[in-house]
Amino acid sequence: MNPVPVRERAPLFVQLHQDDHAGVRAELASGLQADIAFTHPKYLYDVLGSRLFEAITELPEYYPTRTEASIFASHAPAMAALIPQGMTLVDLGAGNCEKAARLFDVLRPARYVAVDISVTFLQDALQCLQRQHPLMDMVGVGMDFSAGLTLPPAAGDGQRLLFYPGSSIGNFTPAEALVFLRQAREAAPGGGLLIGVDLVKPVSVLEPAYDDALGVTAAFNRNMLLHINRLLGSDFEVSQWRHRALYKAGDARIEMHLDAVQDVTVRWPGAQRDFKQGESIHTENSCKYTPQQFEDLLREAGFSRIEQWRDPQDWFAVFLARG
Ligand code: AVJ
Repeated sequence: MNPVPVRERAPLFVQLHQDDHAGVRAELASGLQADIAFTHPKYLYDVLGSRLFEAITELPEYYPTRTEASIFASHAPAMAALIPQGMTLVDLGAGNCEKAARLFDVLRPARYVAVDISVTFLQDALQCLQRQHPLMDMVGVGMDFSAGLTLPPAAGDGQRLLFYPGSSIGNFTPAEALVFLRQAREAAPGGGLLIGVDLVKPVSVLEPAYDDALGVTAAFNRNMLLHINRLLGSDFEVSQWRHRALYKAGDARIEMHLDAVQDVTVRWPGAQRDFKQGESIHTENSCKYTPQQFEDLLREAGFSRIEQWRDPQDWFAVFLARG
C-alpha cells in the first residue's frame, strides 16, 4: 500500500519594499538637525533593541503587556462571539507572533497574515506556527505599515480582522492615529479591528513603567544610538547620553528622551550636530487615552460598532471596532 500523500503547507513570504538606505539616512539626519532633535521610534528596534523590548515586557514596572494578556485571557470568548470564524487575521507588528497565536483556538481564522517591518524576523516564528496549525494558510509580509496599510495580493481577499495589540497605536499622536485608524477601516471592509490601547493613569504608575529600576528601558533607549551609528555612520557615544522618561499630562503621553550629559558634537558623513549639556533627542511618544477618548477617535475614523473590554484597574483596554 502506498502511503496517502499529505499536502504539507508552508508559509508564503513577501517583502514589499527593500529598505531604502538613502531615505533612512536622510530621515535620520533631518531629525537630528531639527531645533529639538528627534528620531522615529522604529529605530529602537534593531536585533538587540527587539530583545531589550521583550525583556521590558517582563519587568515588574511594565504593566501593559501582562495587563492586555489578562484582558484576552478573561474576555477572548466574548470577543470571538462577535467575530465570524474563517476570517483572515492580519497581525500588525507581529514580531514573534505569540499574541495572535494565543487567539487561534478561540477565533478560528482561516488565514493568518503576519505583518512586520522585517520579514526575516517573522520567518522562524511563522514556520514553527505552521507546523502547529497545518490547516491554516499563513503569509508573512515585510512592510512598514506606518506609511500605509495597503496589503499585498498575497494577503488574499477574505474578510479581515486587523489585530493591533500592545498599544503600539500610542507611538502615533492622536492626529496621526486618526489617519491610521481610517486606513485600518478601509483595509478591512466588512471586517474589523481588534486593538489594544493603554489608558491614562496616575503618573506614579506610568513613569516607572518607562524608567524601570533595572535600567532595561534606559538600555533600550540608549541602544538606539548604536543602531543609528550603523545606519547613518555617526559617532554617538552611548556613555554621553542619559535616558529620561516623563509623563506630559497635558498631552497625555510618556515622552522618552536622551539627554547629553556634557557638550557633545556628533558627526556623520556630510554633517554634524552640536548638543549643549542637557540638550536632548526626543526618541519616542507613548500616548495614553481615556476609554471615551479612544472610542470617539474610532467613531471619527468611521467605525460605528465598537465594543471594549478593560482590566479591573482600568489600566488598559481592548477595542473591537467594526462597520
Ligand atoms: C511598543 C510602543 C507599545 O510605548 O509602551 C516600551 C514601547 N517604549 N518602553 C510603549 C516602549 C519604552 C511600547 N510600544
